[in-house]
Amino acid sequence: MPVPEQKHSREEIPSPDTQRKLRVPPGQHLVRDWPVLHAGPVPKIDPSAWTLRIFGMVKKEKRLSLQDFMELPTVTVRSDIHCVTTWSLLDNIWEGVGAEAIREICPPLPPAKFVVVHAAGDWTTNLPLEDFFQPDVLFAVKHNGRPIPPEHGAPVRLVVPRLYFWKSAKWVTGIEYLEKEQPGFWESRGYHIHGDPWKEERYSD
Ligand SMILES: Nc1nc2c(c(=O)[nH]1)N[C@H]1C(S)=C(S)[C@@H](COP(=O)(O)O)O[C@H]1N2
Ligand SMILES: [Mo]
Repeated sequence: MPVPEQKHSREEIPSPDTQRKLRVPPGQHLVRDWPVLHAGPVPKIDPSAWTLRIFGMVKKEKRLSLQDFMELPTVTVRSDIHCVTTWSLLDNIWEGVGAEAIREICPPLPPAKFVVVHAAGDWTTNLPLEDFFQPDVLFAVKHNGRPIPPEHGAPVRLVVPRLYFWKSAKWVTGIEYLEKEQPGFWESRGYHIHGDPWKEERYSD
């Protein structure tokens, strides 16, 4: 089944980092090419079998097919990537579905304060809802006008521009709302629980 075409909003949301006078956070250096980094192999994902499960602290669990997902309202975001391994890649244009649009269709119940984003192969990452529900956070399907390639997270990857790039889960499969913070894959292997690049929240001590 071919991936259905999406209609993208033309208005570009600039992530706050892109409007700073000094764009490069402490301890980072600029790169021009986009590195590929992940644990394990690139998963084989059949777009017609892909689903996004929204679960945990919700009234009723929801499961979206790629078709359902592609029918949600879309956003275009400009962001800088800051990887904890010290490379930064400026001015990326992402198109996809905003976290705020996901909230509209299946909101977390009030006690929920955190989210765990699940990816193929049991990979996870965690973040507070206040970081997740920002206008520049999106589930992206395109990067710089082209479909996101498999090694960068196709069909759908998360982009959290204000945190280190390990929070930007590739090959997303689920969104789980929780009352208590639950460390994800890297967060339980020594990475910082939060990951703000401007505070150099790289590793937990
Ligand atoms: N599913 C999944 N997402 C992931 C990872 C991973 O191992 N699995 N690695 C993270 C890390 S550590 C980084 S730096 C970025 C790299 O994304 P890129 O390969 O598109 O540059 O993906 C993040 N998202
Ligand atoms: Mo990383």
